[in-house]
Amino acid sequence: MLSILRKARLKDKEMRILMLGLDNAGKTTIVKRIMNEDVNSVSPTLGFIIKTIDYDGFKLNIWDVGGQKTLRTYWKNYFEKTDTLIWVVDATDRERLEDCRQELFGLLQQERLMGASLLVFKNKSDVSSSMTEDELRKGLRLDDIYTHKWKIMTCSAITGQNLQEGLQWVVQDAKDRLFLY
Ligand SMILES: Nc1nc2c(ncn2[C@@H]2O[C@H](COP(=O)(O)OP(=O)(O)O)[C@@H](O)[C@H]2O)c(=O)[nH]1
Ligand SMILES: [Mg+2]
Repeated sequence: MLSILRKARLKDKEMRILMLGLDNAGKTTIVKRIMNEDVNSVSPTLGFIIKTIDYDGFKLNIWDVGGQKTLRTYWKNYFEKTDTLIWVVDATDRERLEDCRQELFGLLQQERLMGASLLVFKNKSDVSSSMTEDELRKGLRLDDIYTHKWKIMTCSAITGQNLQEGLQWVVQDAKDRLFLY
């Protein structure tokens, strides 16, 4: 049933994208950068923000949900009908890498996220001491993920590096799925 609804919306070229990650990962800054808004005035997200972006003929509804520990139990309220999960990681935060991995793997076990693809944004890559893609892939054990189609991308919300490319991957993935139906 869910997958039928998903197909219908994809045919309408409308997608629901859930942007999650630990607090301070840079989710809100990424959304602001994509929307060409001022990225210097970002404050912690307490609830959620929905932004709609038109990209390559698709209407992308991006849900930016707060990531503080106390808010994580509410994430499940946003799972329904998600086409793509964008998991944003602060590549400078080696200390919380295991916490980050556990939260991600917990999400991937959720039944209501089963049909969603996963884009891992390795954010803050403008910082020279940040983790490499290889380091993050291993730290998050991405190669152990077989339940979801996934992709890791190096990005920076500050310089804008790879943000458009990330959206391009999301849209291309939707197109591939449409083609399969
Ligand atoms: N250097 C650097 N700082 C970033 C980047 N993205 C976000 N930040 C900073 O990280 C902090 C948290 O960003 P925010 O978007 O509020 O994170 P959120 O909690 O995931 O929404 C802010 O001080 C941002 O300016 C990035 O790509 N590079
Ligand atoms: Mg935020």
